Amino acid sequence: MSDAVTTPRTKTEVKTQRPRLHKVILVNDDYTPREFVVVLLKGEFRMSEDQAYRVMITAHQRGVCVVAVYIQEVAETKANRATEMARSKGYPLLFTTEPEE
Ligand code: NFA
Repeated sequence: MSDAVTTPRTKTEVKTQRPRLHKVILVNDDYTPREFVVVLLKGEFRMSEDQAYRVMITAHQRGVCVVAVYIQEVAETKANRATEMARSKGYPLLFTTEPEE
């Protein structure tokens, strides 16, 4: 048999599906102490003092700041845990999530 007959004319491209990432967003408010926000960011999102301070002050000045990106379930769990921790101390601090473009 000749090559012309046995060589496939179409190729199947295998594409890996990567999960969409979701952003965790820190929302500013007028009541939660700055230092508490920093402590929470360090504890829940494993940030250094420096990183946590920069994220806190960015949200304070601009209204919101992206904290990190994770797969959807992790982003939602972390945002809810951090928000709950603030609630348990009586603060209105809010973390939200949204899909990355
Ligand atoms: N704006 C708060 C304050 O001045 C600090 C804060 C920063 C709260 C970021 C929430 C998010 N005490």
